[in-house]
Amino acid sequence: MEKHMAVCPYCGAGCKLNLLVENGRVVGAEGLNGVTNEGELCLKGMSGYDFINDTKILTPRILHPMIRRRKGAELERVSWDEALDFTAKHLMEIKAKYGPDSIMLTGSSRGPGNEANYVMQKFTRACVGTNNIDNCARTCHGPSVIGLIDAVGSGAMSVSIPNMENADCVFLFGYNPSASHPIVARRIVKAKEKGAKIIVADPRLIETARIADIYMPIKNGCNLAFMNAFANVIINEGLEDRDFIEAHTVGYDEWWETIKKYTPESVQDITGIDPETFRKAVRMYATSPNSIIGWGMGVTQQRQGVKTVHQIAAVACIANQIGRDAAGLAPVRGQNNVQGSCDMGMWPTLYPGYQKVDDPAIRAKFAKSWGVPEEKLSLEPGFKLTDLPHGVKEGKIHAFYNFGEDPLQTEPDSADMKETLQNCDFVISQDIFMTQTTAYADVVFPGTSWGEHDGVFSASDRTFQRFTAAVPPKGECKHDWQIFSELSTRMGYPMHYENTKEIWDEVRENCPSFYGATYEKMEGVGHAQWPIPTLECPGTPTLFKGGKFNKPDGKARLIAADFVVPTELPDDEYPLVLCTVREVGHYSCRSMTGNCKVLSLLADEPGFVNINPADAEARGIAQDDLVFVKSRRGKVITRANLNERINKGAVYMTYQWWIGKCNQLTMHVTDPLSGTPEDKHSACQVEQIEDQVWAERYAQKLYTDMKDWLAGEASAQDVAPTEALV
Ligand SMILES: Nc1nc2c(c(=O)[nH]1)N[C@H]1C(S)=C(S)[C@@H](COP(=O)(O)OP(=O)(O)OC[C@H]3O[C@@H](n4cnc5c(=O)[nH]c(N)nc54)[C@H](O)[C@@H]3O)O[C@H]1N2
Ligand SMILES: Nc1nc2c(c(=O)[nH]1)N[C@H]1C(S)=C(S)[C@@H](COP(=O)(O)OP(=O)(O)OC[C@H]3O[C@@H](n4cnc5c(=O)[nH]c(N)nc54)[C@H](O)[C@@H]3O)O[C@H]1N2
Ligand code: SF4
Ligand SMILES: [Mo]
Repeated sequence: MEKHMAVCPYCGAGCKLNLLVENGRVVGAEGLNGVTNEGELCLKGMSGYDFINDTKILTPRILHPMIRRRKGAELERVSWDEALDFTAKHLMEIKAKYGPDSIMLTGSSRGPGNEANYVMQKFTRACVGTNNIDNCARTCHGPSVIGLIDAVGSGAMSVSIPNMENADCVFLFGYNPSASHPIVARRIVKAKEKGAKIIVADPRLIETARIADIYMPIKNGCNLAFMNAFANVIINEGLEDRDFIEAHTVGYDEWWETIKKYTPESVQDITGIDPETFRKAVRMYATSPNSIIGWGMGVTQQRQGVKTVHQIAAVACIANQIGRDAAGLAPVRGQNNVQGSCDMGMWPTLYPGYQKVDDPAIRAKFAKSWGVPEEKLSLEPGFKLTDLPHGVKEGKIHAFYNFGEDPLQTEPDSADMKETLQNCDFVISQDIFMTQTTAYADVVFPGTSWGEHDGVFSASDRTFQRFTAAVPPKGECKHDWQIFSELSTRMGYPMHYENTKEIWDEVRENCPSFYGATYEKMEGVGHAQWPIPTLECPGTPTLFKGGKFNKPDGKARLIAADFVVPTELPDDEYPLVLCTVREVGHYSCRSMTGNCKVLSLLADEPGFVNINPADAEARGIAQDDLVFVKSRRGKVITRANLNERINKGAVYMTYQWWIGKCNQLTMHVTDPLSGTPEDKHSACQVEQIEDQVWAERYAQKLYTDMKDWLAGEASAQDVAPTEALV
């Protein structure tokens, strides 16, 4: 049996593992002693590898390039030459007619790795000539990146995953690690075992709430009022560090003008938390020697995501709970390489290494490195991923290049997204599976899978780690970076790389804070944590040591804003809050976990709506009944899971399910400061279905139809191109 070193392709915990290979098939995985996982794996790391083998449990892998000769025509398998020529011609025509900014691209935060993303953004900027490049961080921790850059100058975790177990107090605010990052959750359990205090504020009684010293069952959508009051108590009880505020922050007086209004009493109706418990929690956080705040989608997928992040950073600064190994900020990034997509400049305002696109000196540097005239590189910020629907409607976007994402499953308001894909003149999808988005594409490019290529991923805590190929590419799949290079060459900007190391070395040369992260350092279970500016630098586990923030004057900004209520509030017609979250066994659009034998056994369509038993009973709904959930955007069938841990008045769906698809129900309304959808809060109703026999058949039929549709689209690849076309 062969063993090949890799990094898990699911969440951002960055667990290192070996892929076990027999007769060219991946047959197992075993934990390696990586810096974040120390030999452990969760069930996805353990059992989430066999999708590589094209199990066809959910959908087939795509193994050959395909095109539609006209919008709406059948997909047709063609040679790579023809597919690339066809795509280059269409993109160049669109660019000539509508300008480079009419083409939008999105990078992949999953299997491809940093090198492929770097090459894609280089293609976007140097070849197409636009900054219209984004990635799923937009729907995710975008508000953390933006809010933290505003407040402390760096958008990443300030602490490291291994150090989380050394904190004296861990405060989880809208973050559910036991489902989302099980190996991070283990660190929190270990912290507890070592004596740390745990505080949880979440509307649901999440797993970590069970070991919490203080659990606050907050009301959905209250975050900014909650965080403002948290800051208020720190000051009013004299728990702040005046010297730190004086020496290392600016803006206190103006900040306090807003914060002084927010006593726990004044916001009790909004937060639902009694002032005494609230104050106890604040004291616990502020007076522990080293406290970490961990937050997730409960904070960011909200109307006031960025403003809440500003306030989290302010709380850490005024209490001087920042800049030490076990004290700081932990926005634990979701996808295995979403930190990497941001590192690689898959962001409409940033080049790789967080260098601003509107800075002429930075532009000059990249123009020189890439061998293009400076004017070719745009100084204008590009579109965000969530600008796609209105960009297409308003005739601003004419082509969409989708790389390793599935917006039709994962972006809000699927009906609107479907129209967007149908109305966009030219859609390219480069994936490893026939997903719903890929099924609407005019060009399908088959990339190699994780397990079939090499590269570097960035874990949530800024840790670069290498992963390697275990098996050869299947069918005609090409490495993602090769596809971009070949397309770019055909479009008049030649690119050629021999291997990922060559690309990575170019990244290092162009990004001062990554320069020391050589492939050699990342050999085996080695790693490199940025900032790592020199070859000698061992990496930087902790940011802001000594209160030095990444601002020109080295000081953090205290920024405050008033609370506003979520956009769509429950009413008589839609009386329940719809909150959309994740579950441990399945991952995002499910193309990968749904094709793994063990994981696919865990649960199946049409998924679940988790509801408090009292709310279910009031609607005549019993455990496991099929029900309809409806909102102003749509109506879906799913199964009721009655669950005491769910707060009354709210229901929770996970966004993995294709039939019980919550994004049919969510709305395309975003935080104006980040463009992040308000996935955590909209209004819905849950309806009992009288005829359960009919409902079971109906749900099964929808699922079979969906799988048949995708398999049908993929089956075009089984017909070899005719001689004339080769
Ligand atoms: N198994 C699995 N793991 C995953 C993923 C997956 O799909 N499957 N996805 C990955 C990705 S992309 C990401 S970004 C991470 C996300 O990981 P998390 O941030 O943990 O994501 P969620 O479970 O969506 O939301 C976190 C919590 O926010 C709470 N919440 C809801 N509304 C509010 C509110 O108003 N205020 C507060 N304070 N909390 C609220 C929810 O109850 C939930 O417990 O997980 C990653 N890990
Ligand atoms: N309602 C609701 N919606 C949500 C969320 C929510 O909480 N609620 N969470 C949001 C969040 S936080 C996120 S991050 C997004 C995630 O949204 P997406 O990024 O759209 O979801 P993924 O399933 O990660 O998509 C990865 C795609 O990449 C493909 N892929 C994997 N490896 C490779 C490779 O090596 N090469 C190529 N070419 N393709 C590959 C997979 O097959 C899959 O189709 O979803 C968002 N959507
Ligand atoms: S915790 Fe995340 S990275 Fe680690 S094995 Fe589980 S899914 Fe993979
Ligand atoms: Mo995410």
